[in-house]
Parts: sequence; C-alpha cells; structure tokens
Amino acid sequence: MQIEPGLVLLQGRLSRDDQRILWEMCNALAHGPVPMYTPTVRGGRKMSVGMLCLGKHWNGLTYTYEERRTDFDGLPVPPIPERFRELARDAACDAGFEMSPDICIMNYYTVEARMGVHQDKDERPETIARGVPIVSVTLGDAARFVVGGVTRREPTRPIVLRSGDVLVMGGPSRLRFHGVTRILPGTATEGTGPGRFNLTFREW
Ligand code: MD3
Ligand code: FE
Repeated sequence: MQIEPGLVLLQGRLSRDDQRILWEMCNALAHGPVPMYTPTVRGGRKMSVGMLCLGKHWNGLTYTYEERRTDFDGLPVPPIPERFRELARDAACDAGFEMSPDICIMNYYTVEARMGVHQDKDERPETIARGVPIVSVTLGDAARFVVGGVTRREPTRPIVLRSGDVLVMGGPSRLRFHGVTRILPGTATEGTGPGRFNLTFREW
C-alpha cells in the first residue's frame, strides 16, 4: 500500500512464526555480548528507547557512523544477521527499490518510550540523493507513528505500525520528517512483546 510517492507500507508482511523468531533474535542480541544501551544525544539528553546498532554504530553525540561505540563502551559493532538483511532487501525490492543494507538500528520501546519528530540524514549524501530507502520492521506492540513532509513545518499524518508490518521510505519520501508518538500496549502478536522492537535498515 503506497501512502505517498516512495512511502510504502507492507502490512502483515511477516508471518506470526517469523515475528516470533525475529523477536527472539532481537532479544538475544539485546542481551548478548554487545548489549543494547540507552543513548545520550547531543545536548546531553538521554533517549527513551534502548538501542543496538548492527553493521555500523550510530554515534548520538556526533551523528556519524563508526565501527566501535566510541560514545558508550568502545565495543565493536556486531554484524547484521543474514536473515535480517534478506528481509530488508526483499521488502525494498517489492516496494520498487534496490538496496544493500549495511546498517541495522534496533530500537526497543517500552510502553512509555517515544521518538521525537526528526529526519534521517546521517547516511552518505550520495545514497540519500539516490533515494535509496530506509526499511523499518515492527515487532511486538504497535506504534502510532507520524510522517510529515521534507520540511518541519508541513503537517504530519498518523499511521499505526503493527507487529509484522514493514515500512519502506525511499525516493522522494526518504527525507520526510517522522516520529513515534505512542506505543499501544497489549497489541503485540502472541509470543512477541511486551514493548516494541523496531529495526531500521539503512545503506550508508
Ligand atoms: C519515514 N524509528 O530509528 S521507523 C529511527 O518506528 C526511527 O522506531 C521509528 O525513526 C520507529 O530513525 C520510525 C520508520 C521510518 C524511518 C525513516 C523514515 C520512517 C520514515 C524516513 C522518511 C519517512
Ligand atoms: Fe528515523
């Protein structure tokens, strides 16, 4: 389902079994040797989500990507599981895009967590200019998500992202402002949740 040009929502993309398997993989990664952490961003504020970057690490102080988590514990970034990469590549392809993700940001939302409205523009200018998409996978509790225009002053529209949904944002939609306004408790698929894991796949 195309929401706007380049903004494609693949509802119910993942089977219940896939959702459960992916949820368990996220959980294992989050509590593994390179654990999820709570980023502090520029200005010294803590984010409300837990984060684990795979492939490359997003540094919340410099807004750049790096091989080690120099803003936190210096640990090297784990690789993206092949199953994750394939899922993102196939979804991008079915939405009409080509991508080879080398970054996966795993965010964990408790029911209280939010993500303020922002633009994702820390990837290579060439990649962004080509309109290479970001692919987002929702697991667990649903989220109320808002998406606006490419400037902050344009109005936003609400979208609900449910467990198993995949959202592809590319082409003219790649630089749209967006955010997560609320997690909807008790909406997770059986065997996932509580809370929400969101995976965003990016090409640097
Ligand atoms: C629409 N995460 O990690 S993913 C993020 O649901 C992030 O956890 C949100 O924003 C979440 O940066 C949203 C979906 C997303 C990502 C990039 C977009 C939607 C987008 C870029 C343009 C338009
Ligand atoms: Fe984002």
